[in-house]
Amino acid sequence: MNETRHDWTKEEILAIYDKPLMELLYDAATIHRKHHDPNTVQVSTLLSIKTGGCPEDCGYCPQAARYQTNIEGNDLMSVSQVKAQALRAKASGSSRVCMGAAWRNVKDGPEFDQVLEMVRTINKLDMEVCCTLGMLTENQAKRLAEAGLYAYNHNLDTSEDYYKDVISTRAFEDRLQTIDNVRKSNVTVCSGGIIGMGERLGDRAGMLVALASLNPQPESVPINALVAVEGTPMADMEPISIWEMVRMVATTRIVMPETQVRLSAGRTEMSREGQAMCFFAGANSIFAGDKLLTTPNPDVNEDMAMFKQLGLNPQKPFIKVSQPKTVEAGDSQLQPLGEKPKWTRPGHIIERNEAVKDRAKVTE
Ligand code: SAM
Ligand code: DTB
Ligand code: SF4
Repeated sequence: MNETRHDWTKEEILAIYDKPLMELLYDAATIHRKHHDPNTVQVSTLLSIKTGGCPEDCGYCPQAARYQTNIEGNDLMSVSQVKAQALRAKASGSSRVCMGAAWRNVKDGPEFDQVLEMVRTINKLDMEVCCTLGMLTENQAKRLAEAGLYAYNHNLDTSEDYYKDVISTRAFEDRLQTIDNVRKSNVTVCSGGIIGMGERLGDRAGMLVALASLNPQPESVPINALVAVEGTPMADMEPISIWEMVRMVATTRIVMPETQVRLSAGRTEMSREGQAMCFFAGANSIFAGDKLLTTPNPDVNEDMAMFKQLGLNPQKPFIKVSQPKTVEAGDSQLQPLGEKPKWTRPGHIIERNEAVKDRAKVTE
């Protein structure tokens, strides 16, 4: 039976979030095991290719030009800088590079052409490429797809109700429009949010309603804990507790069984035990590298030591089957390419939109 539902109500989601913890953990872990290998965690490396000076007013963000934060702004990185960083990430066990730019939206022109070249370059390294560049048109999404983009990150961040309290320079509806543009391009969708911004539990549930009602649901959902940065309007927010993070991860797993749930910002404040509980509750991806975009993240050696202790394995990247030289086994299973790009992990053939369904099989 297909467990994926798109009609969750806020009340149903709140009832899950509020379950006795042991029941919540058991339910989430049971669903997790049906759809994913519980010992495999995808590792993604963030790269801030253009830092600071953003015209938007997102209340959580140290990169908004209007807040006096202590970050070092940078122009767009060069393709060779990006390639060097991607190679370093690959050597440390990462299968995906996520390039972030402090832009409100993508503008056609030389800078976008440079980003397209970055996408092509990382793609040739047999790594999954993700971008998060702000709002996109359908045509820009298609151009990114042609360059080999695997995923586009565009977070809903919070519920539709709370959104206007966090950001005034764009609307929740704008976010949904970009996600729709990405979907039409056949790039996979990465969309999640932040907890700890002063939202109510109902807003956390509301955000999950919005994400789960997308059809198809996002292939990955980052759950960030607010990093309260001095100079932003949210500098004095109380940190969330590990129990809130575990409950949010578990609830996300239950309402989006097939998605990759990514433990994102906030891991520096979490113990190894806390993170282990999140993996048990269904988190199966992390951002690795000693920096997120502008704020600290655990050291990659520390993360690899945690993986070893917990018996977790980093997931292999999806690669396009048009690069068969990198397929180690099962070449005879190669199928003719249809109109949509097909992606595989070594030894397996997967049509990209089928990727999540087949992921558990792939990692066996
Ligand atoms: N400018 C693009 C956009 O807003 O979509 C891409 C970059 S933006 C920094 C990407 C995401 O980072 C945001 O949507 C938000 O979820 C997350 N983020 C930014 N600042 C954060 C913070 N202080 N704590 C946690 N997450 C944060
Ligand atoms: C996401 O959900 N979290 C990442 C990534 N997508 C782009 C960004 C976290 C940023 C945390 C604050 C900073 O380092 O600037
Ligand atoms: Fe700009 Fe993105 Fe930060 Fe908002 S979250 S201020 S859009 S970089």
